[in-house]
Amino acid sequence: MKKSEIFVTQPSLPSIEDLFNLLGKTWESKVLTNNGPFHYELENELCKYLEVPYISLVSNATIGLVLALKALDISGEVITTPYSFLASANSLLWNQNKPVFVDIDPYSLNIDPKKIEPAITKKTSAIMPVHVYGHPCNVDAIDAIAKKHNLKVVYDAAHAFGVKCHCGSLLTHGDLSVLSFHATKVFNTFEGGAIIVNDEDTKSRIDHLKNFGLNGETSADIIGINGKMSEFNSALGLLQLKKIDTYIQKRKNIDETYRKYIKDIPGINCHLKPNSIKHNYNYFPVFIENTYPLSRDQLYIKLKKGGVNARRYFYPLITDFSAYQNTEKIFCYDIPIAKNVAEKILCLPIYPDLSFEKIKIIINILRH
Ligand code: T4K
Repeated sequence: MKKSEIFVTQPSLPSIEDLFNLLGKTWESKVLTNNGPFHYELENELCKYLEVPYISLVSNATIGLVLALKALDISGEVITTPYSFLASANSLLWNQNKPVFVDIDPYSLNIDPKKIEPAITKKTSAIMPVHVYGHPCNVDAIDAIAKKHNLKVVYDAAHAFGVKCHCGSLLTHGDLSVLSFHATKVFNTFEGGAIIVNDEDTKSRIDHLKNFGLNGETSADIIGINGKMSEFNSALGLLQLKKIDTYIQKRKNIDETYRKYIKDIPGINCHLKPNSIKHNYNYFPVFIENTYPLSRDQLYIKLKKGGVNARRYFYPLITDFSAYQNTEKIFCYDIPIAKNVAEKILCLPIYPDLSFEKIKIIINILRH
């Protein structure tokens, strides 16, 4: 990593002094994990900030997805999208579920609800949509399909921290939503995540599952796992939460700057202008069209040579990784739209401290 390089993202951090001060309490109490005071406080503060009823913090979103599926007793086939990070479908396979991939909507890049119903079989037990880049899925259509066919809905909301839709928090749709607090996300706790649930019983079940299934010192009635968030990550989260609105506002300004300059570059189109009531600007995806003088991959290399590390999220599609080839454990319908998008997508750098000078460097490379 050269210092002058520009990365697709750079984590925002609170001041180290504030963190030291807060961690002083942990050094005194020696409570490092297992539902300590910061863990409890962060769950409460996040419920208020996100306007959701219940939260269970977890060590990362991937474990969060695995736990969520377990908590809902999902078995058999789960309809999902190939246009996501590996974690979405991997969590299904870790739970012995069969991912059934259907195509995406060309505008939102999220699972196309019209493709869900024809893929439902007797073995289908759930739908796992992903709010890609934080843009809301068509939650009303998905909720209606789930209700009609008695299916569970587990939203992979790794990108959707703080996003609001027409009816309030996007995270209260479906049975569960799973957030990521990874270093590359809008709200980071180094590593971490959270499961948003709408009822107390499901939260208790998740809390139980994420602590080995233990009930007290000498009994465990279910097979759990260790999915707990530590006091360090929770304390960091409390400090990050104080600054989150500033982080998001700075990202919004960068999003607007990019759109202003990119609209005059033939062959590059910006992805959807956020249409949610509150967006988080975690990513800045653009499409490199056939009319652009370079292919997407040629431009990716050109940017790299200029010190700019754009990323091709989500290329390859999950279904194109070798681990997903020649296996009976998955099923994939025709996915021409996802295939097409994966060939032309490029995520440009976006993070609160990305300066105007750096944006100009990026735009200049795109122009020439
Ligand atoms: N569902 C979806 C839809 C997801 O996108 C993800 C994760 C998950 C579920 C699972 O969430 P977690 O289990 O991670 O909570 C990254 C992230 O590791 C991953 O969290 C993320 N999605 C995925 C889209 O991207 P990489 O391999 O591309 O990250 P990496 O290490 O290349 O980092 C990108 C850039 O960020 C670096 O070039 C520099 C910068 N960076 C990164 C890290 C880790 C820093 O400046 N500091 C850092 O500490 O996967």
